[in-house]
Amino acid sequence: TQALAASIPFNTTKPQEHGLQNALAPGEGDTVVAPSRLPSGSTLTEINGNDKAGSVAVEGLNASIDTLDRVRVDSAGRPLTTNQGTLISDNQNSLKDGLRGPVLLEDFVLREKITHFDHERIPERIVHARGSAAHGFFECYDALSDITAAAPFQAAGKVTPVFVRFSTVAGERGSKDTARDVRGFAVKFYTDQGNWDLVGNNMPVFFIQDAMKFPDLIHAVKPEPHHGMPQAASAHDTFWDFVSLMPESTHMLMWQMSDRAIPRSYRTMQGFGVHTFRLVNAAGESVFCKFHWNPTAGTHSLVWDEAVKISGADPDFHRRDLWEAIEAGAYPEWELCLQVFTEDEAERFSFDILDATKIIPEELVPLRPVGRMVLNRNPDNFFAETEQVAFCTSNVVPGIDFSNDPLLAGRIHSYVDTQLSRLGGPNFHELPINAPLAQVHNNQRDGMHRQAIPRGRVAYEPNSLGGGCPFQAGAAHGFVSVPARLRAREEQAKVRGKPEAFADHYTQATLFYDSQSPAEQAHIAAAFRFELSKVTVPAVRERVVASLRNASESLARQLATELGMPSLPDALPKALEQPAEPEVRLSPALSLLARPGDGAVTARKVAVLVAAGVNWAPLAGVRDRLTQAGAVVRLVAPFIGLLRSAEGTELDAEASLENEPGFLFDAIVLPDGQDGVDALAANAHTMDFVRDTYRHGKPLLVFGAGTGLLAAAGVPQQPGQDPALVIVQDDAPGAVAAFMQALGAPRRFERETDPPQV
Ligand code: HDD
Repeated sequence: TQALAASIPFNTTKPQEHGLQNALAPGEGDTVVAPSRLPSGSTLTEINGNDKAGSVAVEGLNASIDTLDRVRVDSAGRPLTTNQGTLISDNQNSLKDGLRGPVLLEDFVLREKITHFDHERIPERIVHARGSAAHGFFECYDALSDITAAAPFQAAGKVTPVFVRFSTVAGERGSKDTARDVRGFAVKFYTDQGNWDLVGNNMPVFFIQDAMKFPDLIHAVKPEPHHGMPQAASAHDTFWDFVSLMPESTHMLMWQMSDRAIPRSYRTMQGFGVHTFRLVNAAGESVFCKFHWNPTAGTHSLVWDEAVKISGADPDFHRRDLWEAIEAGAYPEWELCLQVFTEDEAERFSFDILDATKIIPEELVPLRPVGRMVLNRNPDNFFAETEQVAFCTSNVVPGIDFSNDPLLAGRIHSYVDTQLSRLGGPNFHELPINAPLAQVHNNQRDGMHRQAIPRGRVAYEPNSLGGGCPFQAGAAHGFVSVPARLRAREEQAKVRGKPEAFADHYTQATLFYDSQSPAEQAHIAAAFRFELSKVTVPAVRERVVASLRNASESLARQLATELGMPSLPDALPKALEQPAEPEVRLSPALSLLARPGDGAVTARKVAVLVAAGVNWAPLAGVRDRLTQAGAVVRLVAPFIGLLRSAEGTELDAEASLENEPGFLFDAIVLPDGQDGVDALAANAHTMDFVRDTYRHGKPLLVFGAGTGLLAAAGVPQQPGQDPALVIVQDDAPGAVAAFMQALGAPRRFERETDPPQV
């Protein structure tokens, strides 16, 4: 048995941990050095060691996440053991006193299994509970050492491993992906100078200006405490009651009611650091900075009707999309851009850069692209990685520093604090997904679940008995906070208050709304109408409209009418009657349409509708071209399984009209062949399929008799007027190209009417 146990260790990396490949324990009297966590120098072979490599970065500039590799367990070919490594002979029957006798207390195999199971759950995140994550890398374009000493930006082509978690905010862990909500966009950089967490959102502003109000905001948006409803939704009384009394949230409300709150996928949304941060160079000189992540695939969103339907048919819509794209080698990619500005410039802006409810328009401070981030590996285990990852805004490295933003100050406290209870103690930084690549040496000791085994008798500093180690790194190497600027004497008193410019609650709400395309404005109005029509207290609805009058009179009027208000409520008194003149009154960059992406159809999902008797030849051509371009094509029929085309080809339908409805796809292809079309037309699911695709502004490619399905679904056919409705009578050249162009482009919002006609 001993020989067997020696050849089959429970944790396959155990021998390496002891420094020996083929033994379970060090030899008598041996002292074995633990494996180094230092960068191994073999970065790219490890990060991109597979043929899905997405990087062209120079080899050898950083390490992979070997902290994870050390603890991977692969049970292929291994027998079952207890947690103590004892082989289990029978995992099906408890130990009994005779076949029909009582179960014995001594059954440690049963008790260990059930005890562990009883404790499998941990508290979910208080906010951002539902999320999905992936591994990847950040690659720096050019050295930025003139403005920051931060490790990821020190050399052109330098690669830093990252782990990125996307999330919704309000819903519980098991809620749906397509709720109308802000999305979290949290990036952990495993730099060779320690971990840097950039914990952002997909919107560049926030609801409140001071962390003091965060618990109130979250209590208001979470399900109402008396009955626990609604789940993952802001469309209820308490949320709108709170924000209507909090005019500083108006700008964020515009973003939250916009299409940004219902992204098409995580791959197609922007990310923002939100706060103003500082960059600091080796000489200690500092500039201010805002962080932006721009997706290569462009910014694309769902429409509300679609988001609602998807949440029923596939609550994991975004999780699935991220997972499948990475598995297919269609790696999501973002460009990191900085807005860099000096303190003097900041003082001249019409708004306060410490106010998280304000953006810095790109027209005022342009974006500077500095690198790209590629997500190229799915986690091995959802719990160990995605659930246990702990982002902390306090995790910064030399070269990055905070501003005085009061919202950020509260966050610096909150994240570490919440992990202490969520992950059960002060050693959560040792969990493999959280452990830095840089070495950790300090005198922090003990606590629940300690992993490291610190050696020696010294756990204090200064010391002489340990040779003075670990020693202070000094200002030249260690983290040094930027000395706060001297403030005017009268400001130095302790005070609970905020600067005057914080009280301008409306100028940028107007800027955002006015900068949207007409379709986006219509969506914002419809979202306000939807949410407020779920509010049961008329006074709350009126207060929202009264506040919105200060941001957009036309929007407020429209809402008053569509919410059946007897008259337009008086505008809410403004906190600041004469705000400073804004530098920018229109910012085209704020429209989602400003970033349509590279037009590629990579990872877009196309449904080809088939039934017995369709003409397969033209469909086969379309499928091949789409697949070659990286799109995902699925044959959808009344039932899954085999069917015969008009030519007699055997087709295998992978999905049915019932189990993968039209709104789960980015486009559809309708077939020719009268028998097949008749079979599809006899099924009302087909009509829903066609109508939803059309109504949601997505491309349709229609062959010959397939036009009958359009007519039956009530879809208007106006040749030439709708580039995303491509009708092919006889194999017209260019039709497929036109369809693919529409597939890579933004939605056809021109089709929309309010209320919908189709
Ligand atoms: Fe927060 C989680 C983003 C304000 C307190 N926040 C959390 C996550 C993201 C953000 C992306 C999820 C991280 C993950 O995937 O694990 N939060 C933001 C942004 C904010 C913001 C962009 C404003 C600019 N947050 C904010 C404030 C506070 C918190 C003002 C408290 C004072 N946030 C938390 C938290 C969470 C959290 C309670 C819950 C779970 C966690 O931290 O790890 O500490």
